[in-house]
Amino acid sequence: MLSTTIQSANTQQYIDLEEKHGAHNYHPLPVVLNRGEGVFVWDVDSKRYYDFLSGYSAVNQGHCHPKIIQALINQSTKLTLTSRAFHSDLLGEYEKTVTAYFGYDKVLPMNTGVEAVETALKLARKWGYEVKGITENSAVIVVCESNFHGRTTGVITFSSDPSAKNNFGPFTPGYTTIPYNNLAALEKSFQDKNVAAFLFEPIQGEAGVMVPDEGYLTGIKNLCTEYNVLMIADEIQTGLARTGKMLACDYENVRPDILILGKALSGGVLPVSAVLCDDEIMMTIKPGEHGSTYGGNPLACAVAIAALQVLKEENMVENAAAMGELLRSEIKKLNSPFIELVRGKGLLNAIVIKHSNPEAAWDLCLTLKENGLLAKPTHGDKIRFAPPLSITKEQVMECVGIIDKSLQSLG
Ligand code: IF1
Repeated sequence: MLSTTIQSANTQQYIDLEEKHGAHNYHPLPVVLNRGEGVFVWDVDSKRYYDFLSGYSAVNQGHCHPKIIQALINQSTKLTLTSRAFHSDLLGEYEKTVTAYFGYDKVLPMNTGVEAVETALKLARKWGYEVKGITENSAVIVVCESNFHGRTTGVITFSSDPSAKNNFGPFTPGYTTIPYNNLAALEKSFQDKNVAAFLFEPIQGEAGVMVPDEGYLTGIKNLCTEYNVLMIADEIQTGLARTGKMLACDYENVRPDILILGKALSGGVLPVSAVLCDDEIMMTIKPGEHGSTYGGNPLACAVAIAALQVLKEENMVENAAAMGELLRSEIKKLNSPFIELVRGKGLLNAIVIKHSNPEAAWDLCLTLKENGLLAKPTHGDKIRFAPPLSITKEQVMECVGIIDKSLQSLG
């Protein structure tokens, strides 16, 4: 049982500070990091690790990418925030860049992922009343079981994870929950004429990298078109080259009505999120009806432009696809009795641990840490393997060696 390991005094003193002065809303691995570069992070004892979590897919471009950091530094010496009470010389340029990049009429810039999800829900409702003609305050949005879309009280309303919503009520009406990866259930839910939209993840990250059947995305699009329901893709975790396509929806060449981005939109440098859609939806929000203090700030615009450029300049879509194939095939070759399955697309992967010890996934992560690789369990028996998209073949092979060595210790 490795549930506790002895930390260096240096590490422990940092952990003690957090324990004493910070909220206990996480249970981190006992490692204290103070440097990141590319696929690597270092702890306060100068030990190097492969980062196999990538800030939950916010650091797709690699830690402290020089081009993104340079954009941050340059803009930080000029102008960081104007608020939207005034224009800036970067917002229009960023909006032109990101809408052309993904092929939408307009973007509404926000900060965190959940803010972008809330924004998309408000747009969908507004469109439902003012374009589809749903009776006011009757709009319904369909969501999936085992979803993860963020932590505001509005969004946890439709979480199916008790730990995410227990004792945070009362919640918001207007949601119908259906099974993921089930088109029959989706069509059944669309019999309700008050349905304005369907919010989904193309791959459910937090649920343990649940990849839906081939054709699911196409089926969603067809049903949304047939029933005049907005298709809202939450690509906050799956987007921006993570799954081996620029968007996970690209696997079936499906264009969501509303596209939600976050995390790697800034390459892990500062919170930047975005909602993209066409004018029929976006123009339902009029001046003064939605916003945020930092949304679209010039610093975020400069960083996001650089983060988007890096993905293409460094062929991260292609690399994520190739390295993901390699990682999954090499892990399968290990034939470990402790790995029930490996699943994922691109470099969004998870292994499911099979072991009598319920703490096995946690213990394996502690051993992986000792062997120089950082990963974290999700929902007990699954471990997400999601390194930065700049990882090389040699580095993947070294990491498979670390995983193999660590599995031997499970016993
Ligand atoms: C935590 C999970 C991942 C997301 C999707 C919206 C958001 C997220 C698909 C909200 C955020 C983060 C949040 C963080 C851990 C992490 C997470 F484990 F919580 F579920 F990645 F899987 N849509 N996911 O994945 O974006 O407001 O956080 O910027 O809350 O513990 P955010």
